[in-house]
Parts: sequence; C-alpha cells; structure tokens
Amino acid sequence: MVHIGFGAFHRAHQAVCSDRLASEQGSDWGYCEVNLNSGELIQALKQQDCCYSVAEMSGDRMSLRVIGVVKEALHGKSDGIDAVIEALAQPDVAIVSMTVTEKGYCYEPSSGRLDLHHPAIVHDIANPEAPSSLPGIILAGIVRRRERGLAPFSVMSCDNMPENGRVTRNVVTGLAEKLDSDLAGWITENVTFPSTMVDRIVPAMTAETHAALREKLGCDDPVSVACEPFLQWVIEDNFVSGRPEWEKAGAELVSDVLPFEEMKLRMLNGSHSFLAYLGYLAGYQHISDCMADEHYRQAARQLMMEEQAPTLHANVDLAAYADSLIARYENLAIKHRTGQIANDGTQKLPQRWLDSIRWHLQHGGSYRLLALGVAGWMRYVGGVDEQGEAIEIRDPMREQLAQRVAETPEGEARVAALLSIKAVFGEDLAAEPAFVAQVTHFYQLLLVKGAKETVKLALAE
Ligand code: NAI
Ligand code: CS2
Repeated sequence: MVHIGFGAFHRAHQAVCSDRLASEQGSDWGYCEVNLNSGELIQALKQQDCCYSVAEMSGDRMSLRVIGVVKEALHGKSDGIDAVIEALAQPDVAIVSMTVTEKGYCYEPSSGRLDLHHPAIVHDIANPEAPSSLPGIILAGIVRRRERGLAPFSVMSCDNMPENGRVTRNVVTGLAEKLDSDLAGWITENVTFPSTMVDRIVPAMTAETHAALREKLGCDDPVSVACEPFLQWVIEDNFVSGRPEWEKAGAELVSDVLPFEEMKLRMLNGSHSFLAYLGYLAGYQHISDCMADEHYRQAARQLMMEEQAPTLHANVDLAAYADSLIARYENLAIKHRTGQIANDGTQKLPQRWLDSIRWHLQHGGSYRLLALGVAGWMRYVGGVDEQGEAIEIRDPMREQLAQRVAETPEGEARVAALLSIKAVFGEDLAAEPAFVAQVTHFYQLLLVKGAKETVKLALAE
C-alpha cells in the first residue's frame, strides 16, 4: 500500500489496524508512506527504521505500541514527485489510501466536484507529468501503471467526507476528463474508490504530550502520536486488486458505508464543530473543557439527538451512540484543542451541519443549535475573539473570508455576506428566509451576550 498524508490520524488509525494484522495474523501487507508538503516527519521516520510509537491515553492510563508496518517513506519535495509516482507504479502496490484533510481533494465542498479553478489543478492540467495536487499525483500513478500494463490499484480515502470514495473518484476522473476522455472512461471501468468511515480522536501532538511519551518510552520519538483508546473503521468492500483482511483487526467491511459516514459526520463531527467555535469564543481551549460546562454538554447532546439523529438512516442505537461520544469528549488525557477543530470550516460545514439544515427545512424540523453553530463560525471567522484578541484563521478560503469580513459592517450585513459564499452554502440556503433569520438572530446574540450566555439561552428557547 502507498499512503499519502502521513499525519497524526493515519499514524494512529489505519497504520495501527494494519500493524495488528501483521504482528498478530502474519499479514505481509505494509506501507510506503508519502507526505507531499512537510518533510520533517518523513525524515525522522527514516532515521528510526520506519518505526514509531502510538500511545492510547485515557484518564491517567497510557498504553504503548510500536508500529512496524511501515516499510518505506517518501517526501514529495525532497525525493521528487517522480519518485512518488514511481512508488504508485510498483507492481506489488494494490491500494493507495490517503488522509490529506478535506482541502487536499481540491474539490468544491457544496457539490463534491473537482474545483477546476483551484491553483494546483490549473497547474496540473498544464503539467500532467509533474503534478502537485493529490488528484494529479494519483492520476499520474494510474497512467504510468496503465502504460506498463500493470493491474490497477484501489484508491481509498480515509478523510472525513461523506461518500469520500465518490469525492475521490470525482476529482480523479474530473481531472482525467480535462486531459484525455478515454482515460477517464478507463478509470471508471478499472479503478475502484471504496468509501470509508473512520473514527478515532487523534489531536495534534504538543510539547506536553511529547514529554509524557518521552518519559514513558525512555527516549525521544518525534514521530510518536497519542490518541484515545476508541477506534472504528467501516470500509466499503470494493477492492480491485485485493486487500488486507482488516476485519481480523477490528474493521467492518460492508457494502454501503454512507449510513455510517453520515452518522459519524453529523453526530460526532457536527457536535465537535459546534463545541469548537462556541467553545473557542467562550475561552475553552479543549473539548474536555467544554464538557465541564453543563450548558455546552447539554447543547452538544441536544444537537446530536434532536437535530442530527432525525436526519439519519443508520441502524444503530443513536442515544447510546450520543452517550458514548459525550464520554469520549470527557477524556481528560486527550487535549483536543477547539482551535484545531475550528480550522478549515469552509471544508467542513456542508457535511457536518448544512445537509441536516436542508433536511429540517424540507421536513419542518427544528435546527436551532445548528443555526447557532453557523453563527458561531461566522463570529469566529470575523477574526477577533470576545476578549478583542486576534484569531488566526486557518482555512483554504481565508482570503475570501477576510475580504467579506472587511467589506461588511458587523451584524446582518456580515451574515448575508458570508452566507453568499456558494462553495459552502450552495445556491439555496441564502434564499431561505427562516434560516437566514435564525442565523442572524444568534449572530446578534453572540455579539451582545457572548458565547456562554448564548448557548445557555439557546437551550431555553
Ligand atoms: P495532520 O495535520 O496531522 O496531517 C495532515 C496530513 O495531510 C499531512 O500529512 C499533510 O501533509 C497532508 N496535507 C495537508 N494538506 C494537504 C494538501 N493540500 N495536499 C496533500 N496533502 C495535504 O492531520 P490529521 O490529524 O492526520 O488529520 C488528517 C485528516 O484525517 C483530517 O482532516 C480528517 O479528514 C481525517 N481524520 C482525522 C481524525 C483526527 O482525530 N485527527 C479522525 C478522523 C479522521
Ligand atoms: C475533528 C475530527 O478536527 C476535526 O474536525 O472533528 O478530526 C475528529 O476528531 C475525528 O473525526 C474523530 O474521529
């Protein structure tokens, strides 16, 4: 397997399952890890024979595992993109997986289609043999295999998007169509793009967690990662050239992942983003700090059960699921920063909140807390917190957001300007007066009363 995006999540999720399979079941599947942008981790990984540690943390317990399933590592910049494409074209490669964050797909979040104006895509259309984007690199790998008469691979996204397989297919074939329509047809017939639902809370590493691990390990491991004990992986069983028996390592192989994806994205990620924006504004640094505020806890559960659960089709006890999520958020050993989850909101809002809001608009349901979430995001991207301190906005649409914020006065006009971003809100939502009125109402409340008081008031409304 080649995995693109050797970040915290992959190290603590897919690599752990594949490692269990190798060490406990004798599987010979292994990884070539690729990072396209930052090279430090890849360099450190190579210096330690491609091994690293994963620490599962809960309360004051820590359980360590050394991962040995990584066999090679490449950095797109220092090893060169051609070395990455060559890795994809190795005869024994059967799966290309990735965790590159939502923005790595160069797609339009509201439609799930390739963004043909994305600078990396414009570059790759002009330079298909020296691509820079994820879709361009995968496509170049497919082309090289096809030219050499090698079997195709399966392309498996492990990022938090609904129908992540469909999105990946869209961006790869969307780019292929621009270059050669025969190629696009060949991909449709020969390459599979299984969807997955992935779940494990893996915060970005901090100096504090590194220090805790160093003490336990007795040495420094710059590649190590800390996570919660919980792990879930639901995979669409649609692989064109074989796959590891991940079901023997706890994964669920199913024919349709969408109900699981929607459940996780709306209940978990939807409540996460709510807590991230409203928590950050209230001065709560971590998700566990939000859980210590009774109103935030109640709001998170209410958002899950009253506003997300009715939109779902999963055959799962959703009340028990909501309780288990709250318990996971309370894990004090996991320092998951609200500021981290708040990143890349333009890429996250559609699947976490907006699809549910559309469902309520159609079915006459209540979406009060979801509207408060949208208002909280708007307040956050305004770039100044409740103490008057600047917020560092990290988002691929940061410039567009800053421009709209700079051009509009606080209040109704600001809400309207942000709602008119079609890549996020589509064509429809800004034209729904009831929705616009609710978001504006909560936005004004946030300005006047602040986040803590607004969350409390929203519960009572
Ligand atoms: P991270 O910041 O540790 O790693 C991000 C990875 O994405 C890095 O390897 C980076 O090189 C790559 N990347 C970023 N932008 C890219 C681009 N434009 N093109 C190509 N590669 C790019 O983040 P982490 O924690 O590994 O999360 C990555 C993704 O995994 C998330 O966005 C989410 O979709 C998914 N995920 C994360 C979970 C978590 O708790 N951390 C849990 C479930 C899913
Ligand atoms: C979080 C997710 O960063 C975020 O946006 O909501 O990474 C979350 O921790 C995972 O999806 C949990 O599986």
